[in-house]
Amino acid sequence: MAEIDSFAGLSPDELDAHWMPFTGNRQFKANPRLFVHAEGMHYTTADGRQVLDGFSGLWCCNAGHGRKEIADAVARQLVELDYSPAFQFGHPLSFKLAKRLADMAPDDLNRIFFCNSGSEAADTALKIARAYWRAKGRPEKIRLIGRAQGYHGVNFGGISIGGMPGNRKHFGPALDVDHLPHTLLPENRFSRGLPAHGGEAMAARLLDIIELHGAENIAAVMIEPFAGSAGVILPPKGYLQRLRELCNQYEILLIFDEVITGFGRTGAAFAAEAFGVVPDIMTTAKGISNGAVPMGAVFAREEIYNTFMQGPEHIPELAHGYTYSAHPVACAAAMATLDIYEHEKLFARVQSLAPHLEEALHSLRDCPHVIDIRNCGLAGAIQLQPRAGEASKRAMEVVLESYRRGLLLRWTGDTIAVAPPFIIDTAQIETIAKTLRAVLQKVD
Ligand code: PXG
Ligand code: PLP
Repeated sequence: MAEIDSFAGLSPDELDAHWMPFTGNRQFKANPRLFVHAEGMHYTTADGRQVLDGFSGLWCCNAGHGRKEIADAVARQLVELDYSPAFQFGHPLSFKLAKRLADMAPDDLNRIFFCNSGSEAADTALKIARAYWRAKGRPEKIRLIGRAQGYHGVNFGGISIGGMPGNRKHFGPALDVDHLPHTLLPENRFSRGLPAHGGEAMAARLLDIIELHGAENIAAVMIEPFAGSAGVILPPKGYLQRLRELCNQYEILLIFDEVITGFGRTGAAFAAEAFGVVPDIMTTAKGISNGAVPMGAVFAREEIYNTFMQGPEHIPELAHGYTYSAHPVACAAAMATLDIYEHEKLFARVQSLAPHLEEALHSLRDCPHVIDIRNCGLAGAIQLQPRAGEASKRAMEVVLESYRRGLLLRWTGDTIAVAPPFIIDTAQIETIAKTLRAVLQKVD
């Protein structure tokens, strides 16, 4: 049998060349965590271990790994039409995919702009919002409102509207954005599903911002229906409804970033549907193509699209787009992904598994250091008391020890996040809880 090589044959030189994203490069390269294979619910590490995927890669492999249907569709597409110019020319698959997405989306979120990631989707949505008001003859409506603890990717628009200071502070002046407060309230600790308290009051904080700037200067409010990256911060009941009412009343566009919540995570196709509140623009990525090929998509209401359709017909109505917008291979991967979601009824499966994940996570309430547990659909978070003077280290150690024991999770600050692929079974949900219990009892 071949000797196990935990460096997967990589030389120190090769490890150095790749500047890894959002990673402690020196810590990683001293002790790399390398995956060499993935299938179903499991990764295989370079040292030959099976690791249960409790995080869908990074919230993206909703249908599990190694899906042959997607691989076949991608392979066929590469041979048939590898690339087609994104501007001024087209290919049939992008139109078919857009129609299919429009049919899945609530209300008239029927006009789809393609990009390649959640970050691009966020910046695209913000640009559409500003250009929309300008096209309507209201060019002063440019101010953008985000929310504390929000994550909208890493481009300049996204870090501006995002509410994670650590992602912005190194990079100099950002866009001038105001932020709503986040909705993580002490009275809602250990809520199961959507918390009961504070919804209306937290949404009404938008009125303070409106008073400051005047609604006539505000283009859009952008939030995640639930904040994923910050550790599954859920909207209290009534919160999104009240925000929607205020945005209607003051003529402010409401943008939902559904990069994480989209494509089934809540048990519906989109959180907009699960929570019963429809935005004017919706951004998606990740699960749209099961993580197999990068893709993002921005959904806009018909009225927004129609507002742009003026002026000379040969002039692009929106001066925006990416070389790889609606890339044929990404479209093929997305079509095959949507087929899997549909044929395997995976969103309904999320609904039926969600109570099991809820039980499993909340069973950890008595474990050391646990100060809050949150869950929604197939997403959950366990928040730990930070170690004095060492923010986020305890959660990091829990995740690294879980990985050693064959379970992939994610830490963000002192919160451990769980978001398994929808093909997980109840026994594997139990495994997540058992592993976490053992690890929480071990880590000091
Ligand atoms: N919006 C939201 C709501 C996201 O969660 C992005 C935009 C950016 O997408 P891209 O594809 O540009 O990364 C995201 C990404 C985590 C984690 O640990 C979350 C994300 C990415 C990586 C890790 O929760 N979210
Ligand atoms: N930089 C240069 C020099 C380019 O020519 C282009 C696109 O043509 C870009 C950046 C943008 O690349 P993309 O369209 O892949 O976002």
